[in-house]
Amino acid sequence: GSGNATPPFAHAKLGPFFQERPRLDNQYTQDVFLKSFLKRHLPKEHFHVINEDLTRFGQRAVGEIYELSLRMEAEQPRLEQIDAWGRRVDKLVTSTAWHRMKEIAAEEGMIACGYERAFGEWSRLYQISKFYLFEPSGGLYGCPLAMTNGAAKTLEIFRGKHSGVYEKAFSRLTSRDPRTFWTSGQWMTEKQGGSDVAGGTETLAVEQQDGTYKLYGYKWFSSATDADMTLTLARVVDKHGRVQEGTKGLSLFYLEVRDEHGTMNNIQMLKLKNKLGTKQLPTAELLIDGATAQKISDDGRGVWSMSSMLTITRMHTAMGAASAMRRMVSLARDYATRRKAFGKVLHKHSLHVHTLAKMEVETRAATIFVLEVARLLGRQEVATEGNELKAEADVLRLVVPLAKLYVSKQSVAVASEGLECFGGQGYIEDTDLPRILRDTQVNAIWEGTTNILSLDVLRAITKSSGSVLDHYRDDVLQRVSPATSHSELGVAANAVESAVNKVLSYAVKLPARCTEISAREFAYSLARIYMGALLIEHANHKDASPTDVYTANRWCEQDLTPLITHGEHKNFTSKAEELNTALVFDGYLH
Ligand code: UCC
Ligand code: FAD
Repeated sequence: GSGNATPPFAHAKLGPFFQERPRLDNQYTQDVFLKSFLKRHLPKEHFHVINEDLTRFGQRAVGEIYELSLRMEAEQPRLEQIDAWGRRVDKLVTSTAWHRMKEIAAEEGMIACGYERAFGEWSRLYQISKFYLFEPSGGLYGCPLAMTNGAAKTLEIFRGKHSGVYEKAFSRLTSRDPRTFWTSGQWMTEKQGGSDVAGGTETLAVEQQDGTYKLYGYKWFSSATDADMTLTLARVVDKHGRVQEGTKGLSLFYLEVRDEHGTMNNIQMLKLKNKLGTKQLPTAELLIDGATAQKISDDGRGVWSMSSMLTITRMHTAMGAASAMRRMVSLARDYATRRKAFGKVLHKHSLHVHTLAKMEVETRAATIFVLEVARLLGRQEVATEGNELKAEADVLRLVVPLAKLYVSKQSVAVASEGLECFGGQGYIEDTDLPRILRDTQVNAIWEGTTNILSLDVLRAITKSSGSVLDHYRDDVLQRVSPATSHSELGVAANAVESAVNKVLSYAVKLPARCTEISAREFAYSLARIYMGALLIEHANHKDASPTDVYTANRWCEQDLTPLITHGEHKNFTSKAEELNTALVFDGYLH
């Protein structure tokens, strides 16, 4: 029959309302803080050139580079161990976007600019500023680049000491030509210990007649397994077949991962790690089964030689963590202009803006810390004989682990708070927001955990025969003293002065047996004080803005010396050690 049949299938009605996504504009031009730091420090002629490059690059980072990183997240690396015909091939398959990232890194001179030193002592500051823009869009390609930067630094130090290696590899690591550019790995971690490298390294090195070595071992974490070369640690087997245990048995080796035909250098990729985040990044377990390598350190100086690499990669880790905070805040502030609740856009809710302001203060403190580390490093690298900047070298040795350990923790907290700024959307994977939290969580772990770096802070102090803390105090006071009589910064400057005296008198009075238990809070205090000093100095500059002053004050109103008081604090005593153990293992049965 006929009639007005209602169609059985109708379009689902989605309703007229759609949520707006947060937008990202040029991350350099929108970052007044980064720009003001550069303007303050760089000579005019350098600022002009660098400003232009970063303005261009800030756009490329949120455009082409960010798009590539989304593809890298969607097309995650996988390992094909055996081919269709049964041959062991260990083929690492990565996205074409991952390969493109390598080309872009070369074209942009991401590594090269740190070594060409076209901007003299400001070259590192330029490099790290550029990485700061790259990192949150770079889908973890910043990891191989960090290690490449560290390897270049190490080879530069060993220039002339070991024939061939520097000449061959350094020019590739610092190349601007995608066809010749190499990346490097950093293989330190083994199954028995990533913190305790000296206790955990089983890899053996057997000398060959031609002076090269064959390496045998199992590397438990190797990120960016597609690297062209790597620096790694192993124990040299002597002519009696013996090895030396501990740090004194470890030497540093250079090896190329593949030959010119792409065949692996007797290295097997056993598996790719299944990780919480950094999913774009191939991290593998490797079996080294007779790989040809060259020893580049003196015997037994492996850890010490690797520390120049650690300095660079730790600076990168801190920078990556700070840049993740910046990205989260950029997105959250944009979203606050789009999303409405209770009849007004979020940025009209004072409590929401208060929350964002706290995140901005944390981000600025982290950023200025990282930029200053890079500035100090750049100065060391051009220091000449007779003009060695020794006090600054001591300060740099101290602030690298401080920045790495403190900023990584800040970043996890800010990224987490940032997700909440988007409400439920912050928890939804295909907004690409949760990835920021997952990816930044690793910064607290790799390149040394928070505790290991807190102990490294103690190492920096004890190895320096006492001068490091004096130089640190002088540095802090020099930055804040001019502000103590400033009408708006005086309170903050005095707070930093008294905090630095408090923490140093604490360090002197603490019995040696208790330094370990307090190492983390001690490091946190040194970090917070230093960040306060940098923010005050920045806010006291003639071109400073009212927000610079406000940032410094907000930072310095917090407890700058958490848990540290004059003399022996009750939480850092032998009694506290016993109570901690009792508390942690309360009710625990083996
Ligand atoms: O995680 C890794 C890569 C991940 C991907 C990287 C991407 C990063 C960028 C991302 C951007 C988003 S690679 C694995 C990283 N592993 C670590 O960081 C290891 C953590 N553990 C430590 O740092 C430990 O403290 C050790 C391994 C250094 C401890 O070893 P030892 O052998 O017990 O330490 P010693 O005996 O105290 O140190 C041996 C020598 C000493 O010098 P001498 O012999 O002259 O007295 C130390 O002063 O090395 C010196 N030394 C240092 N020097 C040790 N650490 C340092 C240092 N940090 N700076 C200068
Ligand atoms: P452990 O040393 O077992 O530490 C466990 C816990 O014990 C930590 O909380 C630590 O702080 C604590 N602890 C240990 N010793 C002390 C102490 N003395 N005092 C107080 N607390 C202590 N490594 C590489 O070499 N190359 C790579 O490319 C690489 N890539 C990585 C990629 C990812 C995604 C991850 C997660 C790790 C990677 N690592 C890499 C390894 C990384 O550097 C180590 O995992 C890290 O250094 C910690 O070592 P571990 O895992 O052995 O932890």
